[in-house]
Amino acid sequence: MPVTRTFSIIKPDATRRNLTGAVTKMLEDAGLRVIASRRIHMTKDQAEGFYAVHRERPFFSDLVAFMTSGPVVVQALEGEDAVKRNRDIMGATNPADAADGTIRKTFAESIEANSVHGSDSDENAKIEIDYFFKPEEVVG
Ligand code: IDP
Ligand code: MG
Repeated sequence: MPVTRTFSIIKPDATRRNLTGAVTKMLEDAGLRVIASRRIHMTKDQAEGFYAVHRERPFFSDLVAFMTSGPVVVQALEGEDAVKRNRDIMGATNPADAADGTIRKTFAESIEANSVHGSDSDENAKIEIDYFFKPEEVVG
């Protein structure tokens, strides 16, 4: 499997409960390496731009409000088949559907406050990493 990159966000429900380390440990134990990390409080503009693909979805404005409700940790991750590896350890969007041992099954509060974001393709991973990090901030 080639080593690739993906983009992760530890969401406000997780930072509020002091789970940054616990979530990151699950990512690392799954074979992912944190190659960039920053704690930020997203602006409304940043969150709307990041989730622009979901603009027409009924939950869009709630999602933007949630993602700007507290600090998040944005991360670039590297590992073999990183996008799929991260999606596997994250678990299903709705924690009620997530498999045992996944981050969302372990920590998520709801389908919205589901603790983590992960890119869904290599193409989007690059777009999302570039949205939050300058090239020199990503150190593999
Ligand atoms: P994903 O995060 O598993 O890739 P997406 O469908 O890309 O799921 O949705 C982005 C985010 O929007 C989810 O992680 C979750 O926070 C929120 N979301 C998705 N579906 C719903 C919903 O039906 N109600 C409320 N929030 C939702
Ligand atoms: Mg998604």
